Formats: sequence, structure tokens, C-alpha cells
Amino acid sequence: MYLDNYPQKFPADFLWGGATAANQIEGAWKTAGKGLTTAEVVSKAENRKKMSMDQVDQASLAAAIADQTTTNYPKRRGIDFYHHYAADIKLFAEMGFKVFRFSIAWSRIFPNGDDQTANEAGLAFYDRVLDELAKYQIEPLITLSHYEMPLALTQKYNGWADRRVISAFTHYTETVFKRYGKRVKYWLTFNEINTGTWGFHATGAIDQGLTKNEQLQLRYQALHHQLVASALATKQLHQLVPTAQMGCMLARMQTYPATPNPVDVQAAQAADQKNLFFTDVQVRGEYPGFMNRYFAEQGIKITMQPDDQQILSENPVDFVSFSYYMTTVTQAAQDGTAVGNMATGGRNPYLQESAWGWQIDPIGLRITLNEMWDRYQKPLFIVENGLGAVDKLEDGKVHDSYRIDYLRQHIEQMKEAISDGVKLLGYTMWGPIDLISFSTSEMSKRYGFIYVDQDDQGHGSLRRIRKDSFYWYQKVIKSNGEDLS
Ligand code: BGP
Repeated sequence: MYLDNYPQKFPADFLWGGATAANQIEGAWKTAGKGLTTAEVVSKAENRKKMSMDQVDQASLAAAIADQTTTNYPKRRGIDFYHHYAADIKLFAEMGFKVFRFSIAWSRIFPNGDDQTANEAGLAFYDRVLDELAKYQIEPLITLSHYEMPLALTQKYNGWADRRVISAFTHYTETVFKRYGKRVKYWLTFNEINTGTWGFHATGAIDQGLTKNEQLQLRYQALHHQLVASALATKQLHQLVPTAQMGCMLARMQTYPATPNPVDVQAAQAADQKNLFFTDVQVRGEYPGFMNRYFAEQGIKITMQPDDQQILSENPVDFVSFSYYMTTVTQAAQDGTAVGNMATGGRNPYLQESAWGWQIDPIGLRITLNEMWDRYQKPLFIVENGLGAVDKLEDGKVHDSYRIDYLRQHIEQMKEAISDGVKLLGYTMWGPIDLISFSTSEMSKRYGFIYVDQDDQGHGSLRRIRKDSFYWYQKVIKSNGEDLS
């Protein structure tokens, strides 16, 4: 027997599609009993290269609650997917989507997060979305928590900092598994769970005014609660719907050593470990030794209950999903230069960057896929990747060849990784329809194949227009990734 064969095509059942999040598309922020979410009290960034996500303290929170308009809080209006979902899904179907990733707004189902009874009108909305997807045989991929939670849980418990939020969450997850479980095979617990180390948008905990160390303590404790909640949700899903699969979701930030100097290589490895810590717990079921050391050295003490470790080890996820936008560079002596929205790393002189300063690295995706596969040996799913750019609408058209180039280069590298032996389930590019930016709340940072007529102030007809990339992606899906021209 000779070993002279390897995969050179995407698997026939490869899941092509797109990904969104409730707070960036739905709007209808007060409709049908929905409660206010943490995403809806975060105001716009002051400028394009600055992040707005964590500028929440008690004063800004009070001001946001008093302000009943959508003007300064674009995530309250989204792109009004709540009322356009049928037409939007029809457009996804026209492109040939096999999968659509979206998130459920917890506060549509439980307006205060810990209500005893679910809000039927909220549940019914996602039934309608699922009906529409079923019509076109588009597989749903649902994120249970994507950068938002009911604001009432922040007010009552300071979000995930308080262990009691775990039971509120598992009540919510049990409710949605029972309601939608038969129709949904793929689920994710927390979007980009690792970004909880950055604060409010992911933990729902206000920690302004604390020292850096106190902030870290609070955030890692909140994240421990999320890791336990994630394992408990995985257990529930497996019990309630044995055929369904749970995935974890990491903002993967591959980092390269700035030089071959071993001190830089070691620093890069340590930075990488902190990124991979979360998936390590969710896949391998225990806190890795390097984090125990890090916590001890930082004076961080994670409070655990006696059976937490068992919960984590008995309920690993079924597949590993991640977002991929950029890579970073690590030096032993960091200068703190920010690259992209969540990374603190040096610039890579070999790479181009987007208008928002995110460094573009298609080959890094192949490297990442190989490393993730080597480390976990579980099926991978790229659930976000894309280019935020300023699009120009000319004569009713958008010629976004830059977006096509970006996506083509990344898809080529996915194929290389598949040839390397990586098991990849699918690809949901980020923002198939223009939506509100997570980091800056701009509308003008567009990712979509579908243009949405709305500006940063919220003016516009909300009309949906197919961009050039729409027809390109249609061709990509039709040829199962063979025709990328
Ligand atoms: C990821 C988030 C998404 C998203 C995307 C693009 O980090 O999971 O919610 O929006 O990044 O980021 P942005 O919208 O800031 O350009």
C-alpha cells in the first residue's frame, strides 16, 4: 500500500454561509417584551480606530438608561433584521447558503435574565427565523450568548462576576434547547469567550475604577463562571438533544515571535497560551498548568466550587469554532502598540492592513487551522472571518473587489489546510449583510455581500442591495470552493 493521496477539495458536505449577532442586526430593541441588553448601553466609539466597547461605568450606564433614543446607541436599531428576516434569509438562500449563524438575544426570551417564565413572543420570533431557514434547507448555527446579556443581570449581580448568573443562564439554555433543539444541530455557547479579559461587553460586569489587577481578578472570575456555564449547557444539550453538537468559540489570535531570539519565541508562546487557555478548558476539560502559574504570579485567585472541575472535565465540546481576522507579533519587551480590536501586539511589516488597522494574514489562517487541529483533534469551524471596509454605492451597485480578494485569499488557505489533513466543518464569513460594527458601532464599517442603506446616524431606507461579492460568493458556494475567480 502506498500513501500517495490527500484531500484536494472541500468536503462535499462543507457548510458555507455567513455569521451575525442579534445585537448587531435585530433592532426592535423594545419590541414584544424584550428587555434591555448590555450591548444597548454602549455608545458609539469616538473615532474609527478606538474601541467603544468597554466605556461603561455607573454614570454612563445611568445616562444610557435615561436616553430612550437609538441615536447614540446604534445596536438598539441594528439593521432591523427583526422585521426584514424573511427577505434577508431569502437573499442568503439566493447565494446558496448551507448554514446561517445567528445569536439569540437572551433578553427577548427572559427580559430580566432570571425571570421564571419565558416570554412567548420572544420565543416565537426565533421560531419564525428557523421556519424561514428550513424553507431553504439552511442549517442554523446558534450562538447562545454573543456579546450581550440582559442588562438587569448587570444591575442585580454585576453580570458574570456573580456565580448566580450561571443558573439564570442554564434556565435560559434549557428553555431554548427544549424549544428549538429538534431543529438545530449546531450550537455555540459564548462568542469569543477569551475577550472577557477585556471587560464589560463579554462579562456584563462593570469594573471601571478598579486597579488593573482587581480588574483581572474580576474578569477571570467571571470567565470561570462562563466556563462552568458553558460546560453545563453542553451537558444539557447532550441530554436533551443527543444528536446536536456544541462548540466553543474563540477569537483566535495567532501571534508570531518578533525575532528568532528565544526570549521573543517564548514570549510569543506565552501570549498564545493565554489565548488558547479558554479552548483548552472547553475541549480538554481542565485548567492548564501555565494558567495556574500565571494566576499565582499575578495574585489572581479563582474561587471554584468543589464539583466545578468535574463539570468541566465531563462535558467537553464536540467541535471547536473560532473567529479569524488577524495575527499579531510578540516581543519580549512589548511596546504596547495595538493591532486590531482585541490584540495588543506589534505590527508585522510583511502584512497589509484594513482601513481600521487590522492586519490581513491569509496564510496565518492555514497556520492557525493546523495548530488548532494538532492541539485538539476535534472538528474545526471558522465561524467569523471578513473584511470591514468603506463601500461606495455607485449607480445602485457596489464594486467591492477588495472584499472578494480578501475572502478568496482566505478560502485558498482553508483549502490548503484541508489538504494538510485538517478537519474543517464549515465557514461562516462575518457579516454577510452589512450590520452595526461591534467595536465602533459604525454602520460604515461594512462586511456584507449585501449592502444596507443606512448611515452612521441611522438615516436611510434600509434597502438591501446585492454587491459584486454577492455574485462571487454564490459562485464559490455553487462550485463548492473550486471557482474562486
Ligand atoms: C468579532 C465579533 C463580531 C464582530 C466582528 C467584527 O470580534 O464577534 O461581533 O462584529 O468581530 O468586528 P467589528 O464589528 O468591530 O469590525
